Amino acid sequence: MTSDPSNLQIAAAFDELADLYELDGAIVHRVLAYRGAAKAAREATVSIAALTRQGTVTSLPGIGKTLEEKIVALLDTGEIPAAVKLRAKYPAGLLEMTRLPGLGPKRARRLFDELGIESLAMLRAAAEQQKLRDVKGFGAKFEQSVLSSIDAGIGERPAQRVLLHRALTAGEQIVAALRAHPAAERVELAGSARRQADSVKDLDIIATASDPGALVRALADLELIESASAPNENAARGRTHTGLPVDLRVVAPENFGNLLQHFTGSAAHNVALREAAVRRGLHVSEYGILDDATGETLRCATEEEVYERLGLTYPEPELREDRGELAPGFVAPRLVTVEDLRGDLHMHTTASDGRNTIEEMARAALAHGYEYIAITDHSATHGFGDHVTPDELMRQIERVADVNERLGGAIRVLAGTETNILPSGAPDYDDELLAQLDWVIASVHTSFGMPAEEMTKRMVAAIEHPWIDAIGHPTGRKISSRQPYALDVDAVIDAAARSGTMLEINSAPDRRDLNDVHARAAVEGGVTLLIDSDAHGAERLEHVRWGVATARRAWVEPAHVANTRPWPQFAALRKRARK
Ligand code: DGT
Ligand code: CA
Ligand code: CA
Ligand code: ZN
Repeated sequence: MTSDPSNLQIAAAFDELADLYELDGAIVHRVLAYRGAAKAAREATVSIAALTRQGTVTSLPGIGKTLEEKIVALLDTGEIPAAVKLRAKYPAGLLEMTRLPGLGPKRARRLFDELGIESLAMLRAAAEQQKLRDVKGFGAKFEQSVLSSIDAGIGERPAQRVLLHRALTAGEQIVAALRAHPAAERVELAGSARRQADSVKDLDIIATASDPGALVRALADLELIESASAPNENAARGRTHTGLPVDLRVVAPENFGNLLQHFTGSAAHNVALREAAVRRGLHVSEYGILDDATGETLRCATEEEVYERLGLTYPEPELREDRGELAPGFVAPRLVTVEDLRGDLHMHTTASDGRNTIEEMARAALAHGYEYIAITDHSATHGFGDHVTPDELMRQIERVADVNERLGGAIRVLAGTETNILPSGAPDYDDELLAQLDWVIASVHTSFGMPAEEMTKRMVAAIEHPWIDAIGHPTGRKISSRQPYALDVDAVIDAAARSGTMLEINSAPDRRDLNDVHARAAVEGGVTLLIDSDAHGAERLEHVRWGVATARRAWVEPAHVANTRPWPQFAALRKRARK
């Protein structure tokens, strides 16, 4: 073999094997074992091939002895024998078919067995001739969706964007490692990662160095980097073991501000910046600011200088989306920080699907320096897994009281709930029970698919409920996997402002819901926001970082956020304090 397979190639091999076993009707545990191994390979930050050669690959979660043998075979021969055997049994086109939405291996196998379909081309022909509807479990609608999926080129998978928290975990370690290199002077992350965007296509790093070539070559040697190449003395392009591309540019110190500004973007911000500059007779590029009148190019060592020279107020990177940060009269907001938060009002314990007890969560929150927290386990109709019955919720109130006593007032723990909003808009506990709690957050966890008008009515009814203090993850989006509910967000904002109901920015890194645009509209509409971790384990309290990032992108200041307030002021914002 020429070189070792990358983690993504190993993951793809396991995914293929899982697909093949599923086509073959293998027991579900075997299929899941290979899917788990593919996931472990995709998420590993160090080289799986290197770990395998060291004999330590079984230390990774989901990789045992059997899987180790398969990886060794892959390294030694370029193939996993089981996959070779199964591939001979099933045509390659059948695997491509399994990637279409609505057609997993089981259903693809049925089309193969009953109609002999073994490729995307045959599938398309059968859909056009309306033959698929003859097979049990397939209908006219499926024929339609098959044709549109094939037309959209699904089957060849598009490049994936990575959630910010994953990109920054890698990005911050790479930056730290480069800074530690003797040739490094300044090293900064730019691009969407610096702007704290929802997701990231690639990492952009700008540096200055005493020996640029040495720093550029150092990228390839980092443990996090799978491979890198340096097209010249000043730039390198590599990728991490998780497949995230990394661009490193080493620039002259007197130009550092221009390049950092340029590569921080966003593209929309840069376009607007250039237009604003042209009106002043200046031309901005990554190399400097050209003055039409004198023909001189001004080079800026800092970003602040770039904005100052253009007569603009410096906008924090999170604001650089061309959403008013370059407008005349822009005043830089004092953006909220993680340190401004005094409490966290949404977290789960072992009473529902959390991993820690009330006391463990409280002690972890105390270590965070919080003054108050709310325990908000899932309610009776929560769709998946564990939940809290009304009786159990009464016991939960007592347990919270016990913990408050044991902690002697060091932190205030509120007895709360994350009640499910039923399709009618009512919470799924009685008002009498809700009245006995200190805090009620309400969220939609079921019946996502309602039409916008009904979903909006449902949400507004919840917002107007006399015991509901806040709405959790108000639009239900998951950044890389789920669209928001069909919802009139403006109507939700109006109702929340009118009734004094808080709207949450949920900080789970795949949610960040409300998003930046909606959170800003909420503040402008007079809504008080809440930034919560929604932690399902003590170590996840840290997730507020991602909610704060979204808040900053929404121009949010501490005064706009309920849980930046000291307890007496926060307490007074709850509906129960106004009765
Ligand atoms: P992404 O897609 O998550 O990587 O987002 P960015 O913003 O990091 O985009 P990227 O990596 O393609 O480019 C980094 C920055 O370089 C971008 O934010 C602004 C600047 N840039 C890239 N292409 C253009 C362009 O066509 N025009 C201008 N004015 N700036 C650009
Ligand atoms: Ca980028
Ligand atoms: Ca880039
Ligand atoms: Zn929750």
